[in-house]
Amino acid sequence: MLYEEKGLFRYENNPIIKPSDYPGADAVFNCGQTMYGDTTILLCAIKMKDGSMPFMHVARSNDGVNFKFDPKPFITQSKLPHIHDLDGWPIDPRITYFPEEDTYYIMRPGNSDAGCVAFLGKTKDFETYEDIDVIALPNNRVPCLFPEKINGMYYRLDRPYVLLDDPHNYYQRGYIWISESPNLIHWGRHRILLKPWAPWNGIKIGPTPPIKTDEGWLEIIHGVSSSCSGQRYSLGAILLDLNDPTKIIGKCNDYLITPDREYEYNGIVPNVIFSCGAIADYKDDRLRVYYGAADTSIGLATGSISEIIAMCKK
Ligand code: BMA
Repeated sequence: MLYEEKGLFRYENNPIIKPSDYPGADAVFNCGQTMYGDTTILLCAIKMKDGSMPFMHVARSNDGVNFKFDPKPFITQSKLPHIHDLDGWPIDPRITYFPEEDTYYIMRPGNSDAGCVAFLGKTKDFETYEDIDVIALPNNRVPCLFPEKINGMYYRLDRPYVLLDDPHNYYQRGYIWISESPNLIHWGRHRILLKPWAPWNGIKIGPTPPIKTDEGWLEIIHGVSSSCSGQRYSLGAILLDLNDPTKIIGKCNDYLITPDREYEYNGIVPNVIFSCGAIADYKDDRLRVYYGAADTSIGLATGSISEIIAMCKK
C-alpha cells in the first residue's frame, strides 16, 4: 500500500455495495447517509447499464455493513415544472436531519444544459420524497444544510465553482462558501469560508452536512488535487465555531484517507474517494463515512471523532 490511512480507516470487507448488488446497475455513486431510528440509510444514485438517467435508491441496514435496496427508486427526475428540466442527472444527495422539524432535508446538485444548480427537497420517512425548490444559481455544487438554526437562521455550505480552461487539462476551481436564510428558500450573506490550502486539495474543496460536537461543527470535506495524469479525490476535515460557523477553528493539514485500493483506483472515474456525509456514533466516539469509490461502488471508513477533532486542531 502506498498511502497511509490517517484518521479514517477502511472496513476490511470493502466495498460494501457493488454494482452487482442492484440488477442492471453499471455503477453505484456517492451516497447521502443518515440514521433513521436504528437503521442506517444510504441514498445512492444508481447508474444503469442501459444508459438511462440515474435515480436515487434507499439502501437500509441494521448493522451498518449489510445493506438492502428498497424495491422502488426514492428520487426520480422531478415532476415540478420549475425543476424538471434542470434535473438532468440526479446524484450526490446530502441529507441533514433537522430534529426541531423532525424532517430530513436533502440538498443536491441539479445538472442540466443551464449549468449546475442546487435543489432542496425533504422527507419524513424515506418512503415519500418532496421536491421544494431551486435554491442556488449555476454553477453551484455540493450544497448542504446545518442540522439546526444558528442565531435564528438556517445555514448552508456549498461550492460555487468556475470552469478553468487550461491547454493541458480541463478542470474546475472551487472554494467552500457559507450563507444563511430565514426560510430555507432565500439565501444570502454569502461568504467564502475556505479556499484550498494543502497539496491534497489544491484544485477544489467541497463540504458535507456538518456534525455537531462539543468542540465545534465537524465537517468532512473532499479535496481534489491534480497531476498530469488526472485528478485525485481525498477526504479531510475542518472544524467550525459552534455559535459562528463562519469562523474556522481547525483544519487538517493532511488528508484523512486517499485512494489506495484497487476499487478506488479502477472504475468509472479512477482515483476517487468522495463522500456526501458522515454518521456520528457519539456513544462509541466513532465516525462512519460511507464513500463513493471510483464513482462505482461504496466503501466504509471509520475513525474516532475525538481524534479527528484533535487532528483539525493541531
Ligand atoms: C464530483 C462529484 C462526485 C464525483 C466526483 C468524481 O464532482 O460529481 O459525485 O465522485 O466528481 O467524479
